[in-house]
Amino acid sequence: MTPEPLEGWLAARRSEVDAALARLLPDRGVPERLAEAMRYSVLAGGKRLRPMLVLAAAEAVGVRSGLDQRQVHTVALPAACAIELIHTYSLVHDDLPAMDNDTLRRGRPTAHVAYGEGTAILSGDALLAEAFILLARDPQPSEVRPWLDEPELSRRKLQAITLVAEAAGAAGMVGGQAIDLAAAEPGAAPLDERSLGEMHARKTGALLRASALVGGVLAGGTPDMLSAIGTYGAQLGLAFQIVDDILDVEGASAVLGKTAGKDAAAGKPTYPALLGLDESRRRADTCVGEALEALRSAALEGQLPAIARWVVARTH
Ligand code: GRG
Repeated sequence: MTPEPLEGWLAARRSEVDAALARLLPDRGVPERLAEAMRYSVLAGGKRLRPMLVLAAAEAVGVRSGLDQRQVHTVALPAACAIELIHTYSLVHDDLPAMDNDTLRRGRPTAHVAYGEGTAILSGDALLAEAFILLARDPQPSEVRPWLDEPELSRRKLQAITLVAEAAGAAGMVGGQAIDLAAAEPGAAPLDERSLGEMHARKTGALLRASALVGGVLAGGTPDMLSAIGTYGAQLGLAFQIVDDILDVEGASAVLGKTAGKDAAAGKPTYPALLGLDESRRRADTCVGEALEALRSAALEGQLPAIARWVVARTH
């Protein structure tokens, strides 16, 4: 079956995710300024790429495992939101003076500019913890009865929690950030293409890959489907990063909603600096080709192919 056009699908899923995020972010029982800072960063918008990957993978697998659209969203929407909370925490911390020292994010002053460093750090910490509350708690067994039994729901949730924790943790995103920080130390050896790829695979690739995988796991994907989704996610992650580097060279801050040209100005290694713009574009296209091939091999359809194409065609 031909999937609906990506634009309409994205718009509908984004408003679902935005509404769920607004509903799920804690307000009662949380100090007011902390709750406000958490909402400020999460509800500032953003592409919501990671939640879109969770939902698209869950839909693609759900078609195969006999779930209807409502059932797919019941199992996958909380995880889609949880991963967006983790992504937002990483942006808040990355923007801090001790890291990237940035002042513009998602078209607004960064969290530490708006709320001060202490509250920004705490809001990131709280978003990370909140994400795991969501992953462990929702959906509850009563929401998925009778079409998914409680032991199977618990098994899938535990697998999802493990995947997200590994992707976000010391061997994943935090480890990638540590490699990035070390490479920026005075006198550090410049990263070559292989180490740059490894740094990005951890820093941004791991959470993108985990997003797609978690959607597949929660919707009941088989090992073959999950293996294909893992390859898709890893290739999409690399393509995303190459395009991010290209946009940092070519983009305008107003369109990107963050400071453009920063990596090049800081002398950071980027794909365009190492390979040139044309070869960087070719590499991004090759990654997308491999991502699509992985999906074909497992007969997974829906919006995943269109999302991969969108990642390389995007302008912000
Ligand atoms: C601080 C532990 C810790 C990790 C930070 C992801 C990350 C690691 C830093 C982000 C730095 C950065 C700007 C990397 C480039 C790629 C990237 C992740 C861009 C931001 O993601 P988008 O484009 O943002 O999906 P939106 O705002 O659309 O959600």
